[in-house]
Formats: sequence, C-alpha cells, structure tokens
Amino acid sequence: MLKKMLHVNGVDRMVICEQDETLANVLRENLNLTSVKIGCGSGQCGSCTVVVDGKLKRTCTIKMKRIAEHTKIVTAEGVGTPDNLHPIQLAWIAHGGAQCGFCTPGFIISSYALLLENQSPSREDVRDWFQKHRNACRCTGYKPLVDAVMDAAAVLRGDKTRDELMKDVPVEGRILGTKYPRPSAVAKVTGTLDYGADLGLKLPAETLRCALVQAEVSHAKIISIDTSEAEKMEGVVKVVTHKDVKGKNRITGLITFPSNKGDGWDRPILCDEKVFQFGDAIAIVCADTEKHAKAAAEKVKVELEELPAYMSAPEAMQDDAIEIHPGTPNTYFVQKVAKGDETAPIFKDADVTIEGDYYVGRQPHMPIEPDVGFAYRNDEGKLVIHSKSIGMHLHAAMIAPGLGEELDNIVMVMNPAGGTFGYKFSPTMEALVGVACMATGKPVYLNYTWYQQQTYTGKRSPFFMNVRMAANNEGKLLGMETDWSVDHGPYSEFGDLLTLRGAQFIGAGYNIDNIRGEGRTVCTNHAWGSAFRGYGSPQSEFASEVLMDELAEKIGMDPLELRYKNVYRKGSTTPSGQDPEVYSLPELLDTIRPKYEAAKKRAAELSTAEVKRGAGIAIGVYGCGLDGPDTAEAAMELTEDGIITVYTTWHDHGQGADIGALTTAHEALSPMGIPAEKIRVCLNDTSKCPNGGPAGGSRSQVVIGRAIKATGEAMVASMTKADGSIYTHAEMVAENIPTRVDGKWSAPCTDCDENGQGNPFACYMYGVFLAEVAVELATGKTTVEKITAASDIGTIMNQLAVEGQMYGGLAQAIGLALTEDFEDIKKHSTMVGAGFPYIKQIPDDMELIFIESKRPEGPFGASGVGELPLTSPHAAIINAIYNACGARIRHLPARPEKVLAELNK
Ligand code: MCN
Ligand code: FES
Ligand code: FES
Repeated sequence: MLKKMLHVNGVDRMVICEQDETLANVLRENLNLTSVKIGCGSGQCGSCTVVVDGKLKRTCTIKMKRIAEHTKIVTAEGVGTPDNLHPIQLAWIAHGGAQCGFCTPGFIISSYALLLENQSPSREDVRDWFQKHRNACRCTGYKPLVDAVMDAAAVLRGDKTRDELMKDVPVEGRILGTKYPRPSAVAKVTGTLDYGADLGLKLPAETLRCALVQAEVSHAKIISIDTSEAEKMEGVVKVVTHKDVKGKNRITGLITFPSNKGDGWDRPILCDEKVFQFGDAIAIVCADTEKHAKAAAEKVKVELEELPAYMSAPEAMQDDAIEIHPGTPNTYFVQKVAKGDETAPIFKDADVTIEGDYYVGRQPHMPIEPDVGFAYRNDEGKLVIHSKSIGMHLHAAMIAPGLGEELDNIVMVMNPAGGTFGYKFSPTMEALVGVACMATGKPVYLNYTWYQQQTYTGKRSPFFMNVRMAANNEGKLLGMETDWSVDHGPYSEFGDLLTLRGAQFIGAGYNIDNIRGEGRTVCTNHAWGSAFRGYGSPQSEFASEVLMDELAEKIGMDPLELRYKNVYRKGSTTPSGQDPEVYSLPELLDTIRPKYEAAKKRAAELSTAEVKRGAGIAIGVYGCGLDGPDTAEAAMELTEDGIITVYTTWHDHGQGADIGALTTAHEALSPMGIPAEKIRVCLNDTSKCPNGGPAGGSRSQVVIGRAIKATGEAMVASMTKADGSIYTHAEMVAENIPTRVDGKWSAPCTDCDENGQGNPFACYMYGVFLAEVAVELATGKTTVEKITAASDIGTIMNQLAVEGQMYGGLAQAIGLALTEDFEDIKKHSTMVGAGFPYIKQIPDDMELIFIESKRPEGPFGASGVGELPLTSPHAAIINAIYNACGARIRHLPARPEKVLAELNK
C-alpha cells in the first residue's frame, strides 16, 4: 500500500491505495471523481483522460507507483460545474456534442488542455490533437465536437460571447425543430451523469462483485465443471453454475414465425451441456471484491470435449456439418420473396442482366462503455435488474422463465448508457446478474471489460448474398432475383426477423415489379447475431446499391440517372409490395445531382498518378418500426408542483430519447402553453413506465411519439375547463378529475407473409448518399474525403438530435466500408484491432441536406432517423472506390490489401 498527497482540481487530497492500482481507479474509487470513465481500459479510447502536471494522460494505464507526491491533476469536475459551466462545456451543449456522453468528459478535458496550449487552433489542429490523444467517440462523427472546440476557443479569446454561443437555443415558445438541448446535456458535459459503473461504486457495501468463467473455444460438449478450488479462494461467497438456476436456464429467442424449425429456447443463461460460442458464460464467481472474484474465476476447472466449430454460414450449411443445437437443423428458417410475375422468363428475354455476389460482415458495435449491470431485491421482494437494456419489458419476458422468477416480480431499470447501437436489443448480462442475485440472496454487480464486451456480446450478422437484376436498354428495371444466407451465430434471437429484412430491403428504393428470391437463417458458432443499427438494411442495400452501379456501367448510363429512372414514384411499390408513404427519392436525387457532378469534376481534377479520386452514390431506405401493428403505450401525470411527467419506455442508447420525448410532449401539450421546463420525462423503469416497446428499428420517434401525442391530447382534454382556461392540480383533485392519463398507438400495418409481401411499416426514411474518396494506388488505402447526405426523415423534431444521428451514423458507415470487423476473435478484440474509426478516418467535410415531407402517420409529420445513415453510405464509398481506380469491392471491409488485390487483377 502507498499513501500519497495529490493536488486534485485545486485542492490537496490524500489517497491510500495499492502500488499497482491505476490512477483511473484511484480517481474514481478513492476520490469519487467519476467523470473519469473506463472504456477500453487499455489506452485506446481516451475516456479516462485527465491533465497530469499540465500534460494530457490516459489514466487507465498509469500505475500509482509512477505518480509523484503532489502531482497536479485536473479532471472534468475541475473544469466547470453544472451551475458554472466552462465555455467548452457550454459549446458541447450548443453543438449537441454529448449523445451518449460517455466519451464527453475525456473530450472536454482534452479540449481544455489543447486550448491552454493553443488559443487559436485551426480545425485541423483540433483533429490532430484528438487523433494524437486517442479521443474516440462512437456517436457523433466528431464534426460537432470540432465545431464545439472552435466556438469555445472563440469565447475564451473574447471573440464571441457566451450568449452568442447559445443563440440558437430557444428560451421560450415552441421547441420543435430547434436546437433545444437534451435534458441530460448538463450532467453529461460536467461528468456528473452516473452510468452503470458509476452507480456500481455507490451500491451498498454488501454488494457482491461478479466475475465470469467463460468458454475459450467456440463449440464443445461440457464434461464437468469443478468449482471446489475456486470456492475456497479469498473473499468468495459463491460460485454459481447452471445447477443453481431455478428456472429453465434458457433465454427465449421469441420465435417470430411458425415456420421456424427452432423453438427459441436455445440460449443457455449458464452453459450446462454445451458451449456454443467463444465467451459463453459457464459460471459466475460472486465475491467481496472484483479482484477476488476474478482470481477465483481462474480456478474454476471446466472439462470440455471440443466439437467442430462452424465459423460461417457456408461452413454450417455443409452436408456433413453436425447440428449445433441437436434436433434443430443448422439452417432453421427460410424466407421467400415473391412479388409479381415469375422472373425466369423476364431474365431470359431482358436486354441486360447482371449478377453479383456480395458479403457484409460481422461489424462490431464498439460502444466505448463496456456492458455493465447489477441486480438486487427491493423491499417488496421484487428482483430489480439494472442494465443497458434498450428493451426492458421485452427482456424481462425473455429471461423470466429461464430465471424461474414470475414476470410480475421482475423490475427492469435502464442505467444511463454509453452507447449500444443495437447490441442491447439482446439481453446480455441481465439473466446473469439475475441468477447471481437469486442464488446468493445479495445485491450483485457485473462489469465487462472491453475485451468481454467485444468477444461476448452480439454482432451484426453477416449476409452472403447473390443478386441478379434484369433491365431494358433504357435502364428500366424489369426483375430481380435474390439469394441470401444469414450467419446468425448460435442463438436464434430474432434471426428469422432479420432474414425477412433481405426480402424487404434488397432492391429497396426502386420500383421492381417482379422479384423472386430466398433467404435463410443459419446457426453457426461465431458471435451471436444481435441487432445493429440498420438491422439487415446495410447488408441488403450493399448488394443492390453496388449492383446498380455495375448495371449502370453495363448499360452505359450514369449511376445517378439509372437510379433516378427507377426510384419510387406514385404507383410504385416496395419489394414487399407496399405503397411508399411519400415519394421523396426523385427530389433527393435532384438535390444531389449538381453536387455529384461537381464531385466527379473535382475527382478528375485532383487525381494524380499516385492517388486516384472518385465519387459514388447510393440510395438508402429503411422502415421505422417493428413489423406489423407495432404498438406503444405512454402516460402523463400532473403533480402538485405543476410539473407534467411523461412516462414511457423510450430507451436512450445515447440517441436522445429524453429530447425526443420532451419535444413530442411539449408539442402535444402546446394548446396549454406549458413551458418545456415544466415537463419531465421518466423513461427507464418498468415499475413506473408503461410499455413503449424497445428502441430498435428507428421506431421510437414514430411509434412512441404517436403514443405520447395521443397521451398529450388526452391530458389537454382533461386539463382544459369548459371556458378554455386550465385546471390546476388542486382543482383537478377537488373535482375528482384524474391527474394521470394514458395513451396508446398501434401502427396501421400488416406483417409480411411467407412471400415477404405486406405493409410492414407506417413510415420510412429516405436518403441519397454521395461519397468522395481518394485511393492510394501503391497501398490500396482509401480515405473518405467528403460525404454529402440528402435525407427525408419528415419533420425534424430536434435539429441537434437529427444532425447528430446523421453524422454519427455516417461515421459508422465509413467504418463498415473500410475497416470494421469482428471475424478474427483474437485480432479484432481491441478497438484498434477491430478498426474503430478515430477522428482522422472521418472527414471533417460532411454536408447534410434535409427535405421534410410530412409523414401522414408520423407524429407532427416526423419519421425516424437513427438508422438511415447506416443503410447504404458504405455502398456509396465502395462505388466511389470503383469510380476512382476501377477496383470493385464486393466483400467488406475494403481494407487496403483487398483494394490492392483488386487493383492488381
Ligand atoms: N428525431 C428527431 N426528428 C425526427 C426523427 C428523430 O428529432 N424526425 C430524434 C428523436 O427524437 C431521437 C433521435 O432523433 O432523439 C432518434 O430517433 P429515432 O430514429 O426514432 O430512433 P430511436 O429513438 O428509436 O433510437 C434508436 C436508433 C437505433 S435503432 C439505434 S441502433 C441507434 C440509434 O438510434 N443507436 C444509437 N442512434 C444511436 N445514437 C447513439 N448516440 N447511440 C446509439 O447507441
Ligand atoms: Fe483509458 Fe480507454 S484509454 S479507458
Ligand atoms: Fe461520444 Fe457517445 S457521445 S461515445
């Protein structure tokens, strides 16, 4: 142990700790400075950054023995406070720099150090600084962060006032369509918002800390599990195995379609008979400290008989492959698509046909915050589970039978989350902490390392696709044939639904009268398939958007004009036969056309013998909602203090559920003129919130938005007197008028049938993406120089939220196109190894253009936005690479060696 005096945020603080403890842990645990976040834990993300003796340091890798007595430390808490914000924090709010906010304190302190050194940085200086100091953000696409630093610098220099900085924030009146900051912004920029790991430090002392015993092979039979040595280790209270699970020990995958050959009960909470994938949980050690739990986990002996591991769909589909779940074929679901006439004769007679094989792989979500959760019994005896769940009611139903706990006896709470991007549509650790709490009778806490986050949470499911198109010489599409295999990993969770996305979105955006195709869901031993932003559309539309470019070349048409000829207009139908609710693609293409022409000209001018430039486009379409009559419920309550609280489960990944719910409620309540400050949102607790449904499929603004609107209208009706004046709370109570009202909305939609035909979504999002790239011929390295996105997401409810969604999604699309992967479990288990896009990989030049076609079914005309920027921009990038240098990439990511190999062909 050592004792040191540190000078922290202007005062001397004494710390007593182990020699080998990290500075990050000491700041967090000994000094309660929880603005210091632990993301990667290995110096790759910058979320633990503080200023140490005037220099920026990532504290997760610094041992206390290297810290000198009286070292001066500044953390985000020392930069500004909620009632005295520093200009950097204010600028972060003004530019919507904090989405999930997990990276925010690290960026703020990094900017603070930069501005101490350089009061007038250029944008490139700021970008170089964040790159050098490894400040990583997964939500914002970085551009708003550079905007914020530039503005903060101007305020610090005296070139701008604080009021000028906040000029776009309305102080009264309507907030719809403005840059009104999200309610959580101040807590995020000051580092005072408690995420799961911060709450973990504040749990009762008796809370047990958990460590997992995990499989290190991908497929095996379990012969025995010996916990005897581990049980004797210091501090260990219990080693929990499948034998301690009261219920079925399975998480149900909630099979959507009856033709699915599985029963959905395929995912063990704790492995009993078999290991199905690398990282599968076999036991949970519960101990007094995390260190003791981890040490004991090493001592659990698991005897395994390894089985052949099928690490891709084609491998698992081989005739001699054994069944991964005995009794269920590895190909367990088939989805057909049949629209219009048979396609074989059309292909036979068509002027032009074209065919391509495409692959979009196992993109990892890579939130900066690793998965974290805890569980306890409340005073009513209910099992309360806190996690990053973005589907609390859904997850309770998925885990209750496995735990052996009545559904009514489970309360789910969502902690503030540092990004999920969809992986939390699956339960991850909810059942694990539930089991551990039930088996020990104590509160329990579990925090994954970033390595566990990467290797043991779901990933985007790879699609292996073959697509054929037939057209006439004028470029009119006549027919399409598709075939796709979905590698869904070992667990069935929504795998059938994902497979349906191939039927709905290969060829989306174009009026194709005749389609035939078949897709299938395949069980493999690689990482289980969970939802990921875009959910099937980035795979599906990659195939059709790259093939459209290939078709344009074959016909001799410009790729934009070929698209223009075929996009949805009145009378067109989607691949599932639905009438699109608005027809904005021609206008979006018209908007992009001059920019595309300019981009092609720029590319020709700037290309050199060594570096070729090019421009490419793609259209993107995605539906907002869960298929069919997707439903959400909400409630509102007026309390004595005059506050109206909105209750629903609009789960906040980081996208801005709070600002979405607030803006929608404020607009719905506008006949009463209630100021936004008088509306509170409560979104994260199933014991308080009616079921709004999960935050997937960019559904919340549309579906929950409509439920909030309906509730608001009911509230206005209740609170308005006959003479038009408004009741106070006391008057309502006196007159026995209920102060709480409920509201609900169901989409007027139908599920798709066995041929993929139906009206699954009430609203869609539409976009056209233009990418400009530079390809180094010697290395094959591609740089995205600029992205322009023209989008129609209906009415913009909040400008900061929408722009933030677009920038962040575009950055993820660049990652998907060029670097991101989780194929190689070893190599891709770190942020750097998996191709996480840092700031210099993302262009500062991103241009957003919006048209706002009011959606008939959307609340106040709004559609969704979250997934639009990850539908197809990666296809635009791949098309731009071809335009630049003639290398046609059909297999993502387009890492330099792949581009080089194509160039050398
Ligand atoms: N919005 C708006 N105007 C519109 C549409 C939306 O202002 N016309 C706002 C909404 O109020 C909300 C945000 O934009 O703040 C996204 O709304 P919506 O498209 O309805 O999506 P959801 O709220 O259902 O969010 C989920 C969606 C999905 S499916 C994933 S995955 C995702 C995403 O949004 N994961 C994210 N965005 C993310 N952003 C961050 N920072 N982190 C994630 O993990
Ligand atoms: Fe320290 Fe990532 S750099 S937690
Ligand atoms: Fe940067 Fe979420 S706001 S990681």
